[in-house]
This record gives sequence, structure tokens and C-alpha cells, in this order.
Amino acid sequence: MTRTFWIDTDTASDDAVALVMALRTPGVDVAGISMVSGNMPLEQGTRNALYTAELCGSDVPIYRGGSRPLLRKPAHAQWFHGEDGMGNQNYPAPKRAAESTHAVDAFLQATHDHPGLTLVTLGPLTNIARALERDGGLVQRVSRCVVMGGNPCCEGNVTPAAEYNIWCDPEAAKIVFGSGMKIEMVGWQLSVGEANLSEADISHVRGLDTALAHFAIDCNAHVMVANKTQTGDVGISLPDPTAMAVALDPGIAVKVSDHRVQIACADELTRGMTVVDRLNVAGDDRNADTWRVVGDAPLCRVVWALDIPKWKRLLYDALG
Ligand SMILES: [Ca+2]
Repeated sequence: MTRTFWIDTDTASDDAVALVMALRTPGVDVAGISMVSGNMPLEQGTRNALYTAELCGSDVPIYRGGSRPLLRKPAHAQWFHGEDGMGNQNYPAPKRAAESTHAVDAFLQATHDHPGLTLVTLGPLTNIARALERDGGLVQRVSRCVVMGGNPCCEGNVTPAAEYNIWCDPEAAKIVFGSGMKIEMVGWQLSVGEANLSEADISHVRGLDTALAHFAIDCNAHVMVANKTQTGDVGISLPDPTAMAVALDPGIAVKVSDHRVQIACADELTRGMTVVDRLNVAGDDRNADTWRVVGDAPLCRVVWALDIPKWKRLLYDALG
């Protein structure tokens, strides 16, 4: 049976690999891709997504969405992904252009055309928040919302408190996490350590010797350097592809549990922090002033561990 996906992305190099995985997996129909400002400015991200789809031989429609967060200033991540977001590989301009329809309109229409679709978010949640503001009924038409974002009960990757996608547009994340949509949170910490593509894994991918395999490594050349500087890990960190792996095969998430999650928006120190009620104490009297106000806040599925060999096999299958 074919599953329908919608992908929201701020396409830089790890998004590109995640797009390849979705576009190359049999039985998955990507109804559309919505672009959002994030790792890359909107136009560069759009160009990167169009180029990636072209490499996959896909004519999936790609739509421009939010060019800046709901309230905050845009803040990109060239320092991690390279000036073009694609490891400064100077890829040629894509042959086709984005659609003229706005991403939010296109996404809302897709949820009517394909009720029960799987939404995968790989960037800040600006577009999804705007869609929810327009039509709260959206919650019922999305069966899974797999979010690459957050840092449950651990450090962030852009500030000590927060992961980039949530930090970039925390007000949007607050709307989405509070919406009641069936969220599965794949935090950035799941893509470190053993989940990195090690030098041996990179050699394995090179050995597949397909255009997509070389593309996946080449466009992440800058990430490999930045990753070593940031975490000390030797290899390529791929947060968006790990989230896509969970979307494609939920069995890759081997440890999950459901919790209330709040997004910190009130001060700069904790901006974008995903505060997870891991011990389920939010309803206790001592938390009345802070969590009681969100007493019926929907539960969010938090992923705590991945089957790492399985995630890498899924990646290799898409690139081979
Ligand atoms: Ca991304």
C-alpha cells in the first residue's frame, strides 16, 4: 500500500539526504515539499531542494513558504553546512522552478486530498504553525507528524538549551506542539556518536558508487568539518535523515514514550528549549503555577533511541 508523505524543509545538506531517502523508497508517494527559511534563506533552500529532486528523477512539486520565523529574526546555518548549504559544491542551477502556490495553501490542500498523510518536518515549524492557525482541523487530517527537532533532557546544538529548528522559530514550535497533532519528536542527540556516518560508513557509501551516494557524501563535506569542531565526532552527523528513517520505518525508533512537552519562549537563555515532562510530574500540585495552565496539553511521542544499524541500512538502500 502506498503511503503519502508531505515534507517541510529548509534544505541544506542533511535535508537533501533525507529527501533522497523519501523520494527513493518504494511505496512512498511524496505529495509535495514545502520550503521554509531556516538553515538556508528560503531561495537557497528552494534551489537545493529542486536540485535534489532532479537528481532523484522526481517531479515532486516544491512550494515556497515562510521566508522568516513568526516573530524572530531569520538566523541561518552556513557555518555548519557551507555558504550554499551543500558543502560549497557549486552545483548547477536546477532545471525547473518552484510552484507559484504558497506552501501553506498547498499543504492544507494536500491534507484534504490525502487525509491521513504523514508529515515530516526537517526545519523550523513556521509553515506548519501558519497552517494550523488557518485551519485547526488539520490536526485530524495528519496521521503522523515526525519532527526533526528538539533536545529532550539534554544539551542543544545551537545554544546550550536548544536545538536549531526549535530555537529558530520557538513560537511556531509552541503552536505545533500544543496543537494536538500526533507528534513524534526525533531530537538532534539521536544523530551523534554511533549514529554518525563514520569514516568506514562513508567508505561504504562511496563504494556504492552511484551518483546519489557520492552526492550524499559530497554535499556534507562542510558538515564533516563543522561536526568535528562542534562535537568532536569524526564523521557526518545526519539529523534530518534519522528523522526520515523513523518516518519511513517506525521500528527504527526502539525506545519511545509519550510526554507533555513545552517550548520555552519567554527568555533568551532558554529560547527554544524543549522541556519534556519525562517523569510525568506536570500534574503534581507543586507544578500548578507552571504546568497546570497546560494541564490538558497533548502528549507528544519522544524518541529516545534508534536501531542504528537499521537506520544506516535504510540509508544505504536509498543511495544504492
Ligand atoms: Ca533541516
